[in-house]
Parts: sequence; structure tokens; C-alpha cells
Amino acid sequence: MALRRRSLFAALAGLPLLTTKGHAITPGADSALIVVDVQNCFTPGGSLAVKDGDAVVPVINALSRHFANVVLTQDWHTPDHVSFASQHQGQQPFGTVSLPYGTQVLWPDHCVMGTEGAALHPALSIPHAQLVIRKGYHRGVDSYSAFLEADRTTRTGLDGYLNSRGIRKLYVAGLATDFCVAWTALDARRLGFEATVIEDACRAIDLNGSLDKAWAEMAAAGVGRIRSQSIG
Ligand code: VGL
Ligand code: ZN
Repeated sequence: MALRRRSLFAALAGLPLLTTKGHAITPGADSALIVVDVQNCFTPGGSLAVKDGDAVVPVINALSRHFANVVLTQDWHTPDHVSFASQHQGQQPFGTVSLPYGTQVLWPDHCVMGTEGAALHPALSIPHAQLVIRKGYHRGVDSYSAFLEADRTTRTGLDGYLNSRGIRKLYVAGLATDFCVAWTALDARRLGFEATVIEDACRAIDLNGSLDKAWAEMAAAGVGRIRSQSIG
């Protein structure tokens, strides 16, 4: 009897907790899920693999079912891109160089346009995604952000697309938390959008404290931070 009463309590308690305490977010027509750079190069086996990067795939697939609007991004570099250490004499990946627009972290060659490494992860399954936006395709300028290139001037056009569709609330997931996810969320705030990062739908590179720094900058800019179970 005691056991039966406890399990009945558990069954009744589970769902109402989410709604009566206001934890559930139900994305509407003014919201979009932005899925950042879930590409072969950033997942295990890739040239710039993020630890556990592929763990975001099932989380994002499930999350996407709650969004009418989904935008995917792809890091999309020329073979001789300025962010590749291979293009700088005597430089190694994860070092830095000074470029006209500021300090640039150097990476292994990755996400070369049209290659298998730049393709979306094969298990990513979001057939209703409406836009794929590519970034980083100018040889001399990197673009972590899906909105603004690293010169902080050149636009990708994503803000215009979202504005013209009346989308104001952005939920950001993908790879990597401390680079392309963070820069995208920060620029979203600068451009007047609401922005929330879904932390368990992201994984980080974490280079020299970059993850802590990214979360601090996002908090200061008013970027929200939630877990995927809050959305439903
Ligand atoms: C990224 C480093 C270089 C990312 C892209 O998607 O976070 N990181 N290019
Ligand atoms: Zn890149």
C-alpha cells in the first residue's frame, strides 16, 4: 500500500511541476532554434574534434521537434583560410597571430567548403530546418559568429532574415560553446534579439579558460542559460 501510494504520488507530481512552476518554455512563431556548426570536423574523428561533440546530436534532434523555426549554421572555409595554422609560417594550431582585425586563434585545417569534414553530422536529423547559413567563407576573415564576421563589420545576413520573419527569440545550441555558440549568442544580443544558450545541447573546446570567459561574457550581455528539459 505504501509503495502504491508513493508511485501514484510520483506519477502525479512529475508533469504538473513543469507547468505550475513555470519551468516549461514552449517556443512560438517568434522563436527559432539556431543549431551551430554540428559538422563532421567538430565531432570525434574530425580535424578539430570537440570532446563529446557528437553527444549534442540526439539532444538537438529531440529539441528541434519543439521549434517551428530552425536555422542551421556551417563553418565554411576556403582551403587556404587565414584561421588555419598551416597558412602561417612557423605557427602551430591553437597559437595566435595578429591580423588587421585583431588577434586570431589558429586552428587545424577544418570545415573546408564542399568537403566531407564540412558536411553536417550524418545523425543530425532536422528535416524541417528552414535555413542553412554558412560563415567564414572569406579567405582573410574568420567568422565564429553566425551574424558578424571577425572584422566585426561584415554581416552574414542572418539578422535580416530573422527580422523579416518576425523572429525575436533565439535558442542557441551546437559547437563549440566557447567559440561559435558564444559569439553567435553575444551578437544576437547586440543586434537586439533575445538569446538563450541550451547548455546540455552544446560542447566546448575550452582553450586557456575560454569556456569560463564565454559564460561570463554571455551572462553580462543578458544571454540566458537553460537546460533542454526546460523546453517542451
Ligand atoms: C569553431 C573554431 C574554429 C566553432 C569554428 O564552430 O566553434 N571554432 N572555427
Ligand atoms: Zn572555423
